Amino acid sequence: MEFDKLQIIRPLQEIFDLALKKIKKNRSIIKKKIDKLGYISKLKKLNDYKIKTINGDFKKYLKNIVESFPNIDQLHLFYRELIILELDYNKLKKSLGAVKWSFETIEKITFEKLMQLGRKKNREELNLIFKSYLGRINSIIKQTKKEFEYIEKCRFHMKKFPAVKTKLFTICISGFPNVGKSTLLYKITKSKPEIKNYAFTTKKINAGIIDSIYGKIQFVDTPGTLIRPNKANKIEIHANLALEYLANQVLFIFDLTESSYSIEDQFKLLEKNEEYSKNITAYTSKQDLIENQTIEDFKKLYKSKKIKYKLITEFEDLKKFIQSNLKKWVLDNQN
Ligand SMILES: Nc1nc2c(ncn2[C@@H]2O[C@H](COP(=O)(O)OP(=O)(O)OP(=O)(O)O)[C@@H](O)[C@H]2O)c(=O)[nH]1
Ligand SMILES: [Mg+2]
Repeated sequence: MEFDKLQIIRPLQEIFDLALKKIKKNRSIIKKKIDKLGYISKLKKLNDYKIKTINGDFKKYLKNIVESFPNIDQLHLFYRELIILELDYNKLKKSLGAVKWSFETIEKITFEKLMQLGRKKNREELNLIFKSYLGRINSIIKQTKKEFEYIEKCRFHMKKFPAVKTKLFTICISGFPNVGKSTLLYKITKSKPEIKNYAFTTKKINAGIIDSIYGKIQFVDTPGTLIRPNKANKIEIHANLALEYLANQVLFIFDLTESSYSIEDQFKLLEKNEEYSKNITAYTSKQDLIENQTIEDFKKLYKSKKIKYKLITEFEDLKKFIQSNLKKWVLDNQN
């Protein structure tokens, strides 16, 4: 879902003011067009034009919001959970309901007033219809002001939500900060995440896609996850949500250089990852920096812990592993 493409939600008052400005600007043109009509017919036509212009502008604007803003109940669980965590889900839902309500109500009032316009025969009555139309519109604007403001607040927040493809088979790359997750994402998918020699480089969830003859699969780089569920920061919460709701599989990265975290701590994090009940594959990064003996010792240690997950220690083997499973993953996801 591309939340950054959602249009800015402007206050209804702004749409109203613009419509009134347009009416004022076009007044003399319209008057010229109806110049030959009798006084009452002229008045009817003029009011008809004003009401239809206001309704037309609101309709275009509100329809666009109703159609382009996602139905939050139908969003993927990953995004729904993000909204629940970071915004007021029910308030947003109610506010979106208010947009629909204002759209329908303005349509209804417009229809009513146009019908009345056809029936009235004198100047006072005709002018009164337009006046009461403006009054009703004004009250809708006032009534829904807070709701429009809240949707815009949510849109502004949601545009920073991770742009992931929720329908693709997804492998989350997990592991401590600085272990080489983003580097691996780049190596596998050629996407361009930020890579730096310090922890917590990745401030948001990055995604990359492998496009094969069987279809696409997605890799998601989950920013450095620490084992501190009660103190998790926003990035870590996003990462945990991705592991819980997006991941079909997890690629867990061990950094044997132990530059930031000890091997034992990394085993503890692997255990934490098990809680998400996803199929895990372990992979050792930074092989160029590690002695062969270190890798061999690690393999023995891994085996001694009786871990049931596959361990891959070479990038070429990881590539083969991905290639040989692509078809299965894509097909599994379609079923
Ligand atoms: N020599 C070598 N350096 C690597 C390798 N993989 C990662 N690095 C380096 O390790 C550092 C961290 O890499 P990142 O890919 O940013 O690590 P990360 O796990 O995404 O880190 P966070 O985003 O902070 O969680 C960078 O300086 C990388 O260049 C590798 O295979 N070999
Ligand atoms: Mg990173």
